[in-house]
Amino acid sequence: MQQTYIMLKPDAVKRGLMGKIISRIEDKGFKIVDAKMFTLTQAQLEEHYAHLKDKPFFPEIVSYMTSGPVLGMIVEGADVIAGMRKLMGATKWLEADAGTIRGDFACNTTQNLIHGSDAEETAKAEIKRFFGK
Ligand code: IDP
Ligand code: MG
Repeated sequence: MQQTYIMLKPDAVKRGLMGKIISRIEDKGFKIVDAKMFTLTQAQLEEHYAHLKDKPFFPEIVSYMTSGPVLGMIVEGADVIAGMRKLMGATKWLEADAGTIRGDFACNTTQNLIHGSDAEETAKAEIKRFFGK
């Protein structure tokens, strides 16, 4: 069974949206097999978002992502990587369809509530990075 790394970002925790978002994941039929709350370190963040390090908005991402705890989860299911990306919606909130998590709950491109791995190799690397397995 395929696994992906999902992270409810600090805005999801602060806004009290964890329950609603988790319900959508479970209602879809995906299984949460591990979960923990923690605050990202600068080093973890720089590794996790290495592909964005040179972007002008990187400092904004760093201060946002380290502003409070996140909920990291390993989510399992058939085609769960692509399936979760579909449930999440597009990165930019204006492009995220209604009915998706970002489409329904976000109106800011940086503070877009949720992270989900984008491919099998990144899922494996992120699960290892945050859960050590
Ligand atoms: P993803 O989260 O949909 O995989 P990525 O391109 O991997 O999108 O970007 C990681 C995160 O960086 C986004 O979820 C968002 O929080 C932030 N981000 C991406 N692009 C922009 C942008 O153009 N402006 C501000 N923040 C951005
Ligand atoms: Mg990404």
